[in-house]
Amino acid sequence: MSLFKRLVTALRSGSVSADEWNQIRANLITSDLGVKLVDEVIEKAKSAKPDDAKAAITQIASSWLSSKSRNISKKSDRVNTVLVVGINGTGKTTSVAKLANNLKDDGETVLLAAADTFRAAATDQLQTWATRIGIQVVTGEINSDPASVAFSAISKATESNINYLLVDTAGRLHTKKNLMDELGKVIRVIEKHSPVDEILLIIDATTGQNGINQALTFIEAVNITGLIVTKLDGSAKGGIALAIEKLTSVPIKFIGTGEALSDLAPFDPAPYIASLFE
Ligand SMILES: Nc1nc2c(ncn2[C@@H]2O[C@H](COP(=O)(O)OP(=O)(O)O)[C@@H](O)[C@H]2O)c(=O)[nH]1
Ligand SMILES: [Mg+2]
Repeated sequence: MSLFKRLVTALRSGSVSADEWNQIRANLITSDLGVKLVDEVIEKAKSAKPDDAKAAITQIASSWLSSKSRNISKKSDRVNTVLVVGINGTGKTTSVAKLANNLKDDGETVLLAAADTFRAAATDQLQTWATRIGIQVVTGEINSDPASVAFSAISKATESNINYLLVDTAGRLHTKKNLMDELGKVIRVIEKHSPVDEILLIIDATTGQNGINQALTFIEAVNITGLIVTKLDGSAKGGIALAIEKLTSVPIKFIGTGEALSDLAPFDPAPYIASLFE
């Protein structure tokens, strides 16, 4: 039974037992919104009339959304540079490929930069995607400076009048200082040529509450302009992304729903919020 149905049934019965509220709460906890937001939802539900419960819950969750734009940069007179950041395994490289594929389908020219030079497999993985999509990728030697890959890539992108440069970055579990140093250098080098327009942070829906700490670390280090929530095709509901958006006002821009190139879509709040309470 969906949570909404369960709630309406409980509220219609006139008196909802503490046990039933606990079960509803436990059910809500699996959305990964976090305990604090779940309790706000419960408070709202407790005071709602049965027929208004769904609307009341949807309304409170919607009020947590950021009012910032969810579109990505689209400058027509220069390269739009997009950095993709996040910890290892969240889906950075896959999301870069998916985004590139979507942009190409929209008629944009796209160049990739494999700035995760710490793992040979990362460059190979991006190269394989690029070949499949039919676009080029700038790579560097294993363990070479990621900033030098970024430098070559932005040079090439500006010379060739490319519309989008997408930069895949390394995701080692950094200390805050290393993160600053490494990403900061990549950004500075690019910005000698052309502005960095977007820094998209990947949040893995299966990460749970730890996603908050990840987000805060990256947001402190660099100017994150949007979130991509990956792995929403699994059992995780990904409420963590809404919790991050509420806390930081960084908007969710895309969702990933699988491993294929076509599995990336612009974030649509209404079905996402509905799915949190299913
Ligand atoms: N099911 C699912 N798997 C994904 C999604 N995005 C990425 N992955 C998988 O997650 C794993 C790690 O992805 P990868 O892009 O290499 O992560 P990175 O280390 O951050 O670059 C790979 O097996 C991807 O196929 C998604 O939206 N759904
Ligand atoms: Mg990667």
